[in-house]
Amino acid sequence: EAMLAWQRTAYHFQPEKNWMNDPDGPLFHMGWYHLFYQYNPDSAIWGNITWGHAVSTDLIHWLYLPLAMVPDSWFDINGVWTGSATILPDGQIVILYTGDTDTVDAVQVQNLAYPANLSDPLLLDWVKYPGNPVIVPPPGINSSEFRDPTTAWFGPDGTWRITLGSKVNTTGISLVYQTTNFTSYELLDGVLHGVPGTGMWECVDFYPVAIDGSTGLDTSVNGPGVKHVLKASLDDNKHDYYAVGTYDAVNDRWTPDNPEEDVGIGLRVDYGRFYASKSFYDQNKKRRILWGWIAETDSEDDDIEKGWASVQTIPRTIVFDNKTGTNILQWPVEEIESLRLNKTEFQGIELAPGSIVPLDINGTATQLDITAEFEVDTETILDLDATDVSYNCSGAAAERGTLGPFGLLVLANDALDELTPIYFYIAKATDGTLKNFFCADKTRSSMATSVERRVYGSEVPVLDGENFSMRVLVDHSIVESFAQGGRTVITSRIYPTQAIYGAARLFLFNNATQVNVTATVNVWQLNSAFIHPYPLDQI
Ligand code: DQQ
Repeated sequence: EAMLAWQRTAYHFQPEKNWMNDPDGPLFHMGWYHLFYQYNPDSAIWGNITWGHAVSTDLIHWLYLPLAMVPDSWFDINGVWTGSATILPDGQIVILYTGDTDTVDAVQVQNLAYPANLSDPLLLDWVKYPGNPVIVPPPGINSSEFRDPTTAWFGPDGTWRITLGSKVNTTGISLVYQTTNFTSYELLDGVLHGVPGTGMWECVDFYPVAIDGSTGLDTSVNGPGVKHVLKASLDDNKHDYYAVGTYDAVNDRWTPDNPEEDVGIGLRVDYGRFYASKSFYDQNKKRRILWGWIAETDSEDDDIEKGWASVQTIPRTIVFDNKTGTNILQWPVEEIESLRLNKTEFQGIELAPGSIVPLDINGTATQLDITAEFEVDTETILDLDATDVSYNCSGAAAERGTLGPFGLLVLANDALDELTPIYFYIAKATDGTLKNFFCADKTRSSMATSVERRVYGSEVPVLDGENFSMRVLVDHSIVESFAQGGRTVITSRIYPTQAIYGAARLFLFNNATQVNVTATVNVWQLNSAFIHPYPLDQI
């Protein structure tokens, strides 16, 4: 089926055409945020990978720039793959990226690149270090499972470190290299961390977080009051997993706070369609920002027909959640609020069991920023016998439980035969404890046939005295959903065919059988963030 123009987003970053995957080397320089990305300039499917390049002053309005790097050297002739930027104390910028050397052996090496002219705010020209590669696969490592160097951090011994992902048998690992000059590197003994059974670790990310949750930290910060997050993108299941732990900077070992929730077997950065994420420290606003790649969930034929594939998430601010002490909080960067147009408020909407309430926002419901709070009568819950103990976002939103689901229906048509429920579900155990789930159901998001239909989601901590709360960004075919201030996040890539343009609606629903819910909702329509080529005559 033809996937037409309405599938494009209005304020998410995506190239004008063709294929995009991982975000690469995000950085802030001379007033501009730079985003690079894995890009195929020739086709809407993966291949011939270059670094696309775009700049923005506010992380929302982007200007496309010429390609930053293309596969033109023996050390990256089969693809300029993923990498990261480091800003050195003297302002120098270095990029380390993976080069795929050839199609047959597919040996992966790590290469150095830097701006030809650091005083160019647009960083248009990039120099590949003539001595590349700077790192080749070490003995014992499969040469085609060795990639995606991180941003470097400065160690207590006065030298730099980077880490990158690999595997040994089925254990996913993160190797650490030491350098003083970014041209020569020494592999350190052992690994930063490894987890049996998790397979190849792609796009490792490693960064400090402030334990008091107050602010983002530059990558080299360590000491009391700091924990470290380790993230890996699991090639085996295409999800991004992270854990919070402690980094021993003398021995270059990282230990998870909770070994049962280790990298790859515990928390996911996002429970929806989200992969190969990468964070950077924004020295401009002193925050850590995360990007993630939203891949398509339609068929390759559809992508070829529509001429493009993939979108990036709205960049997210990351802090440590000092209330739970177990997870990070992700939240859309504040600049997204500059797109807010008219606001409609709905106070104290009573949702009896089995009800659906339309939210009339005086306009189209395809570009929205929604905040919703749900008050649930806990007395009722506590009086009930144990119920839905095994619920885990497995059932669709049409399946009724005692204490859920309740939430929003976004990108719904009037007939309610195309819709995407974003919802909470309370499961109560025999011992009286409550488990709260946050889910997104895309089993009815599209009438198209060749698209993924499934329910995403996971548990979300809801602390004493907190209401259930969600923030949802709707953008035509992307829904980014944040529960409890960003403790659990779900990105949905959907393909509405009816709930498009003026026909898209927004509803509240409560499909629980036993519990009354009161909802308070704010809805803003969001302006488009037109993304243009940078005016060529100014380059
Ligand atoms: N994508 C890149 C690799 C990385 C993978 C190639 C993750 O460097 O491991 O396009 O999506």
